[in-house]
Amino acid sequence: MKVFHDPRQRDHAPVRELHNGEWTPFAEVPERLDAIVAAIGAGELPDDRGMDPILAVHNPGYLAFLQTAHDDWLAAGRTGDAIGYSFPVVRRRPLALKRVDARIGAYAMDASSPIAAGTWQSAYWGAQAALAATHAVLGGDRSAFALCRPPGHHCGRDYLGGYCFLNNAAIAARAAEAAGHRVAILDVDYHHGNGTQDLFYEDGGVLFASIHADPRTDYPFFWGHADERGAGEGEGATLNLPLPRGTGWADYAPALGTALRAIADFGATILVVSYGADTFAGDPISQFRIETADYTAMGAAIAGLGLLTAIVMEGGYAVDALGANVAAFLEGFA
Ligand code: OKP
Ligand code: ZN
Repeated sequence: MKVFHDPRQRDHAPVRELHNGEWTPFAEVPERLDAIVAAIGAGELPDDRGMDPILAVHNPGYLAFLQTAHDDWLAAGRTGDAIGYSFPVVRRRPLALKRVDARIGAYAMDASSPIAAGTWQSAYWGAQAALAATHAVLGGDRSAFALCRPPGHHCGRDYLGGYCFLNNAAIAARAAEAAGHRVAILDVDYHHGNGTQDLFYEDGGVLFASIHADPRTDYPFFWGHADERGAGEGEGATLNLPLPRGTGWADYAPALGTALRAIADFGATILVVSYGADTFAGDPISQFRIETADYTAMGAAIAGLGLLTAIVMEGGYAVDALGANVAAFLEGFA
């Protein structure tokens, strides 16, 4: 299977994050990328397909903000990583926001995604990797893997959050759709992919199916509940399968079966997988009990759909086990 990543995806390296009320070392480290490369190889560099496929998902004001946010932070006399502290929960008015803190607040869903000097470069090349994997599949490969980092599934049209800045899965999905495909997105990261869900919530043309930790106990809390099924034209094209903390493969596999049946029933011709290895038993910030060998069964079950498949990397924070967990998953497609 072809693998795509760009070394510039290492540049995003925030120092710390606000975790349960304390500053802790940032969990989504560049070493995650190194661990995966050590296990499966560096693969190929993605072509640069420019901003158009990114603009198919994100709004121009948000993208402009992202590109200068860290410079604006420094210009305001700050040091270190840019992070917001005031968020317009009630709903923002179209104000011309000047202060960097206000602009971050307007474009962030939470305080868990510090912006560092290299953030834009890393997110941009991660999105290009997702596009490269998609185009490999459109060009005749059965499946391809985009080693995206930072991840993407928590960010939406005009907001960042949950370590995510550009929604790689959504960018891949829109590119596949533009090539004439009927697209399903399967999100198997531990956390609900709220950004991806938001982007397709009223869109009946793309199915979003997600298996994740119950948002009553886990981040992102406000999305991913079983009764969220899409709206308007998109009603029925969102499927949420929340599972309790402690879930292992025996209870995960039936939920995966449900999601795969929904994807087949939808009549998808291409699949985008948001693959997070943070369902792993040893993950430091998550609470499922999937073991390394289970990922091969997971990959094989998904491959059993027989669909063209672009896989994009999401989370997975047990860095020592990450390479093996990614390799095991991809082995299921072999
Ligand atoms: C990204 B992905 C909790 C702080 C917020 C954010 C988790 C983002 C996970 N104390 N944590 O879905 O793996
Ligand atoms: Zn996650």
